[in-house]
Amino acid sequence: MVNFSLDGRIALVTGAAYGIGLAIAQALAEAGAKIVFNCSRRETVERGLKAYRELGIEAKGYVCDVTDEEAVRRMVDDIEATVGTIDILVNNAGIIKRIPMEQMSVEDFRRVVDVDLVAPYICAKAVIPGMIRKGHGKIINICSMMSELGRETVSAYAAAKGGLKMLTRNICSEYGEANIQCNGIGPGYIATEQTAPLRELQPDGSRHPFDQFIIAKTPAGRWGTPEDLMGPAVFLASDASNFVNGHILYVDGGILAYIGKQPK
Ligand code: NAP
Ligand code: GCO
Repeated sequence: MVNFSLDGRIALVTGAAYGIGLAIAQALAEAGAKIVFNCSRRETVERGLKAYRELGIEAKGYVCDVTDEEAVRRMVDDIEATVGTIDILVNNAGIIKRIPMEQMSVEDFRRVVDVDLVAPYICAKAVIPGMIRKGHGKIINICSMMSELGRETVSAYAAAKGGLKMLTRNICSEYGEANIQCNGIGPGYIATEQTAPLRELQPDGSRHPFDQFIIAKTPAGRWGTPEDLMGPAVFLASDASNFVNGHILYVDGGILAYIGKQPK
């Protein structure tokens, strides 16, 4: 029988206080997993703990910046000692800086690459030894449309998310033999705080031009919601996907399949 159950599994979802991370963690919890999450700031962790309480989910939250290898190692050691060895890692924490490339500082570019690409490597590196000891593991990297496409102002983000796609394939290549599956989820344009500036109403009350552009670009004719990512995450975290490895599952309402609306 197909097995989507996560009973007894321990999941670390980074940056899961709200938005996509919270929805994914909620889905994993509903499928039976124990949830641990982290954010870099205390106030965000508190916000997450409140959200989990309201959902009736018992979650453990850590203040931990995923770019800090020592801090990540300490967090993973503490999870192993107090909760158990991690079965599922979701590399969700991410940032974006929308700045034209010629105006962007190298420091800003490096910070985006650090959070969106180097940190998933740091977190995967920290959990893989435990997964090897356990004989199984699932790593899910939250990629992006920008793992495939470019656009103005997001050079660092696209470079990082494109790199994350290849890190996904490389973890699969290196650890498939250890029964670790590493896949990516590539969300389309999802209505969260990260994309709120792209959906702000104009002073005359009309929709933001980018908002209209995305709706026209998406065969589904709408922005995605964090809930749209729940089923794909449970699939990739469960035994139902044990022979799926190194794959990026785009959850984009069809954007990548579509040439775009023809002009009238
Ligand atoms: P978001 O606003 O990007 O939330 C990010 C979360 O990550 C927050 O909880 C934040 O908490 C945490 N975080 C940021 N930097 C961190 C760090 N250095 N260490 C630890 N935690 C950190 O929310 P989102 O839109 O739900 O995005 C989640 C992921 O999906 C990101 O990787 C994003 O790139 C990706 N994504 C989003 C979309 C979209 O349309 N929204 C589409 C495709 C992919 P702190 O600020 O406290 O650290
Ligand atoms: C942007 C957006 C995107 C999305 C997402 C698309 O400015 O183009 O923020 O990059 O958040 O990652 O999949």
